[in-house]
Amino acid sequence: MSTSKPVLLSGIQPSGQLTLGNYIGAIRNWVDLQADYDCIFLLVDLHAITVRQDPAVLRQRCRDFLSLYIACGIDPEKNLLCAQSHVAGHSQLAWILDCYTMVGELNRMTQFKDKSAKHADNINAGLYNYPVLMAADILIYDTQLVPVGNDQKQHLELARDVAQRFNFAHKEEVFRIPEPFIPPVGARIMGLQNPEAKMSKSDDNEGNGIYLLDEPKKIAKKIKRAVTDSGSEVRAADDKPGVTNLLNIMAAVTGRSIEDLEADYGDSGYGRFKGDVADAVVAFMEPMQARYRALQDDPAYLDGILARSAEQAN
Ligand code: ATP
Ligand code: LTN
Repeated sequence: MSTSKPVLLSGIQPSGQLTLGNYIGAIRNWVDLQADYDCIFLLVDLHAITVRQDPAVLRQRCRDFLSLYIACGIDPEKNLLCAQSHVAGHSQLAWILDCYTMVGELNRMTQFKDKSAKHADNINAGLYNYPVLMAADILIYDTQLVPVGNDQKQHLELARDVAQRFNFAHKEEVFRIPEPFIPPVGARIMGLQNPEAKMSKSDDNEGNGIYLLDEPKKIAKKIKRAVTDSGSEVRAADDKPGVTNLLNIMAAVTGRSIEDLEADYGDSGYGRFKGDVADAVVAFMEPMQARYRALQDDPAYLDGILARSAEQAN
C-alpha cells in the first residue's frame, strides 16, 4: 500500500452469510474505487461479538468472508484486508472517542433499537457502543471516503460529529472528517419475500435473501418466487417495492440503467423479467463462486494476507 493516495476504509461484520445486498451496497463499490485510494477493508469481528459467537466459527467465517472479498474482485496485493481484532488501535481509540460521544446521540441510533428488539435477551453495552468503535475504525487512519449501504449513514454521521467535537475541544485538526460514499443505485436492497425490509445476512427467513454462496438453481428459484406487486408493469415506483427491488438488483449486476430496463421490460410481464433477473444474477455469481472455491483450498494463503495486512495497519 502506498501512502500517496487518499484513504478509503470500509468493513463488514463476519456474521451470518454475505448477501447480494452486501455486495451491491458495499463490496461492488469497493471494487470500483480501489484503484484510486489506499484502501483498508475490515472484517469487523469485534463488532460481530455484540451478538454471541462461537470462536472457531467466527475465525472460519473471517476466512470465508475474506475469500469472498477477493473473489468479488478486491486485490489482496494492493489493499489491506484486516481482521479488526488484529489491530489493537481500533479498540484503544474507541475508548477515547467514548468520552467524546454523548449518550443522547447513541440513544438515537436506529440500528441499536433494531438489534435490541431482535436480541432482547442480550442488550449488552457493546451493542450500544457499536457506533463508537466504527468511528474509531474510520478515524484512526485519516480516512477520507467510507463506502457503505444506506443503513450505515447514521453511524457515519455520528463519526463525523464526534471527530468535529474532538477537533473543536482541542483546537486542532486531529481527525480528518470522513465522507460517506452511498451508491446511487442499490444502497438498500430489500428482502425478496418482504420488500419492505432490507435484505440482511442474519435473516431467519432464508427465502428473503440471495446469498453469495447460494447455488445457481437456488438463486433462480428464489428470484422466481420473489414477491411482486399488483399489476403487471415492470416499472420502479413507491407502490411497487418488489418490482423496484428486482430492477435495482438487475441494474447493479448488469450495469444497465433503471430507465433502460423499464423500456425493455415495461409490458412484457413479470415472468420474462424475473427469468432474466435470475440469469443476470447467476452470470455474475458463477465465476465469483469458482474463484471463492479455489481460495478455500488454501487457508495458509488467507491467513498470510490477514497477518501481513495487520502488520502494516499496526
Ligand atoms: P446483519 O444482518 O448481520 O446485521 P447486514 O446484512 O446488515 O448484517 P452489515 O455487516 O451490517 O450487514 O453491513 C455490511 C455492509 O453492507 C454495510 O456497508 C451495509 O450498509 C451494506 N448492506 C447491508 N445490507 C444491505 C442491503 N440490503 N442493501 C445494500 N447494502 C447493504
Ligand atoms: N457497522 C458496519 C460495519 C463497519 C464499518 C466500519 C463500515 C464497522 N466498522 C467502518 C464502514 C467503516 C455495518 O455495516 N454494520
